[in-house]
Amino acid sequence: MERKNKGYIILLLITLFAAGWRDVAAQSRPNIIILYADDLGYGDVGCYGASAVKTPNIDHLAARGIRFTDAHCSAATCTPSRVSLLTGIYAFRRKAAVLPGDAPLLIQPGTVTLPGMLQQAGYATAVIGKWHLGLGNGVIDWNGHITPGPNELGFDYSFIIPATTDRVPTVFVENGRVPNLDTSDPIAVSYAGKIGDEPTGLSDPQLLKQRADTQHSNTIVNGISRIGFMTGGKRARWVDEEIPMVLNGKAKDFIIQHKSQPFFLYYPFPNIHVPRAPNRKFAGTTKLGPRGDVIVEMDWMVGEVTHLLDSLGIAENTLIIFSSDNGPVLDDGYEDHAVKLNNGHQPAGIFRGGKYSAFEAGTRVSTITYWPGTIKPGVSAALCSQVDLLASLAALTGRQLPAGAAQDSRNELDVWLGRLKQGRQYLLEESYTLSLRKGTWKYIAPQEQPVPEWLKNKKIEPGLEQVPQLYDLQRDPREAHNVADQHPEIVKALKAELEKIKL
Ligand code: NG6
Ligand code: CA
Repeated sequence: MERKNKGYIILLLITLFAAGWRDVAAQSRPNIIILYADDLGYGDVGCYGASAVKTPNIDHLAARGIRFTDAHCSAATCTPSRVSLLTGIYAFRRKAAVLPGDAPLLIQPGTVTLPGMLQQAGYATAVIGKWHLGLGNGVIDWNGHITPGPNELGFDYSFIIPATTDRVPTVFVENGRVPNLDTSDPIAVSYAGKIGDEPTGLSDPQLLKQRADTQHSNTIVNGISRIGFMTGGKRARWVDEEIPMVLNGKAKDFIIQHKSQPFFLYYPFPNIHVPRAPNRKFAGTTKLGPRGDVIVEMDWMVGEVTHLLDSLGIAENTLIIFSSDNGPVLDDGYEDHAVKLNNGHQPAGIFRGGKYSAFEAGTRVSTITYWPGTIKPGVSAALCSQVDLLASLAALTGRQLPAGAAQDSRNELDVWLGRLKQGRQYLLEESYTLSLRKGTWKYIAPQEQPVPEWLKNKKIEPGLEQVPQLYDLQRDPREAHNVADQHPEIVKALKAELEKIKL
């Protein structure tokens, strides 16, 4: 063979090999997007039975992906669920509770995290949306570089709502800095007492778009009173009705910029947490009032992302996981008429309880995985928990976790991808107590933590008793009949199992 031809053949082989390698790499390193709703219940979207609110984009994911009927966030409130999702460690181990807006970062830099693990696997990583895991080391200077934060935990890019939209400061933080801040109007924040002379919900209720309970009646921003007091930063403050558009713009930019390399986008929506302030485009689109309208708005956000993936031709190389951080709540502090306008809508489906509750609806949430071409569409009744996503996605991307890291996270990849119908043997649900699912049984330990006073005044069933509770979910999925007295041996066994987990 002539030398020239030999050269061509070698070149051809190299090219073919490289192309093949790229395919294999693409298969094991798909883009990963977690679309994470806030306070969305099991029954709040069309594919889970809602008829009062139309969610075609979420339903599309379910129709072409897997719709889970027994998937759980780790806890019945936000911060605990999010800390478990990102670290693969149960929240009770670090006594995580709902954080105020000026709390320090809850996760120590250096901890193995979901974004950090994917970053090491070669992913470009971003969080765009609600954070609520604390920032900084103590006293935060909102006018300087706010660190540590998401960028120190493995996110290359962060554009966050620091806590919740009902808490100050009502400004975004982009890679540790408040964008658009006018240095001559510095931000000050206090959760200890009033600062400055800005109107509050109690002093000037006539300025409010929605009235609120006492806890949510501090500084008024954009006609909405918040938890906590703030002054300054006027130019940087968000307009609630525009937040979905701002976040979607950032999310789309990130996807477009990284379309040719593996990326991980953690996209925690502010919807459908209070204050519910839908954009004009969505206000009035349901008969449920603002709570229904912000579900429609969120469905639009989902559609914007999936349509972009389609138009970039990367949908088949992208795994989407859609879920929520805790169960539903109608009245969470603002007068947005969610209770009055509910009209038979079932936010929790057939389940009992909701946000804050030890009953099923606290953590059993709508959950979908979608990866066209790889995931075979279907419905899965497997018992599964978001705490397992870290280990499962490590397995997907071929990463070995260091010993002792993500101690509560298990590789359940085959379940998430619908290849296996059998999920976890047992599952922990966190609330103001701990509950354990095993087989058809659910054990709820006697109340472990005090319930805040304000929760007692709400129409929320915390599911707490001073005695053990036991339910047979096969016969009694609504947890109406406590059968602990009839099955002391099962109570004893589940209690012992729970004690082992707590070690
Ligand atoms: C509670 C707030 C509630 C909500 C919740 C956190 C009061 C009376 N209620 O303390 O409105 O912000 O915290 O929700 O303060 S979560 O989804 O972020 O966990
Ligand atoms: Ca929440």
